[in-house]
Amino acid sequence: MMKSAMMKRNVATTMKANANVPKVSFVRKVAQTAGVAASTLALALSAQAADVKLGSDSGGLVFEPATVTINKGESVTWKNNAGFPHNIMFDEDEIPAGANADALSNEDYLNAPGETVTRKFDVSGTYSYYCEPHQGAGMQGKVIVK
Ligand code: CU1
Repeated sequence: MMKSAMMKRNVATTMKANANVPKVSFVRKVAQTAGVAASTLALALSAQAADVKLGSDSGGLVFEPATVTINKGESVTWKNNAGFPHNIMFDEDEIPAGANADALSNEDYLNAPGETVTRKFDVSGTYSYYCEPHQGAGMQGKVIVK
């Protein structure tokens, strides 16, 4: 409400005051205002972490979803769901340079239903990870950090 009122006033002021100024500056003003609104929205959305289940509801030995995409600085929360024990293992050569595989990994087995692990991703790139007990069964996942 306040934002759109402000935007209107901005546009009105710009149009009135800058009758002689080329159109470009008006366009830029609008673009700037819209840019502020967009970045505010992105900030609000960054509070939402991606959620990944450890084991599908039907008991499958998978991460679900197997691939999540987040923005830099966001977190992923894994939740123990079925077929445990599970763990979450990142290898140094399967993550971007500068990211810390040891800090991201959760080597301890998750044994309790509903147990969660949350990790924040501060380096852009693609991270592959796996569950140690079920690696042979193909339990692996991917985190893509934009
Ligand atoms: Cu597992």
